[in-house]
Amino acid sequence: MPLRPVLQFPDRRLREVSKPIEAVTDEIRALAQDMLDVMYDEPGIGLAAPQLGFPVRLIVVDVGWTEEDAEKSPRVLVNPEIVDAEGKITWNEGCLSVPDFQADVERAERVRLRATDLDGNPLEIEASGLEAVCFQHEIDHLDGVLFIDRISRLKRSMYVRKRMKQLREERDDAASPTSEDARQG
Ligand code: K1U
Ligand code: ZN
Repeated sequence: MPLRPVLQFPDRRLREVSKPIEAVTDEIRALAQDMLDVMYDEPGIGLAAPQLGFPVRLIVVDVGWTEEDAEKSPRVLVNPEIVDAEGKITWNEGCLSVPDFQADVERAERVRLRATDLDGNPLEIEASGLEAVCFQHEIDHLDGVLFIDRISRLKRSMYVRKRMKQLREERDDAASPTSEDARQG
């Protein structure tokens, strides 16, 4: 099956608050597999279900796999919640739903999370550094929050203007005949 496309800013579905998962069904397990396939293909180090258009509280994270000789070691979290956070870290973040942009974001340096796994078992996870940043970024997606909401208004508005221009140009290119079409009449 082809990979599911990642929704792109300013798609309004990225702004919805996702619903808790009541039961881990085969559909949820299949969605988690689709998310992992997309994350590894893009490539990325995390993904949240609403980025594929599913407003449910499910995330996947694997921050180590892009390093040389590293094994894939995905974490799949159902209904993740941050129960404790401490310290501060600034990371230059990107997002598969916010094309062509990266910016420094300040977040907690260490977090403790509760979630369940795909068998319904409770999990408690402690994370620090990039993994903590990635969990916070993905849980933000579940609440309709993007990393560009956590940067200065000036930087955000510069990005939004650039993105709107890019989309206008893409639409104009799609609407105008190519030189090949023009030659063929
Ligand atoms: O949620 C997403 O869109 C995925 C995003 C996660 C993320 C990145 C950086 C900081 C916090 C959260 C990405 O994976 S963007 C791509 C990326 O960071 C990356 C891609 C290849 C190699 C290493 C990193
Ligand atoms: Zn993102």
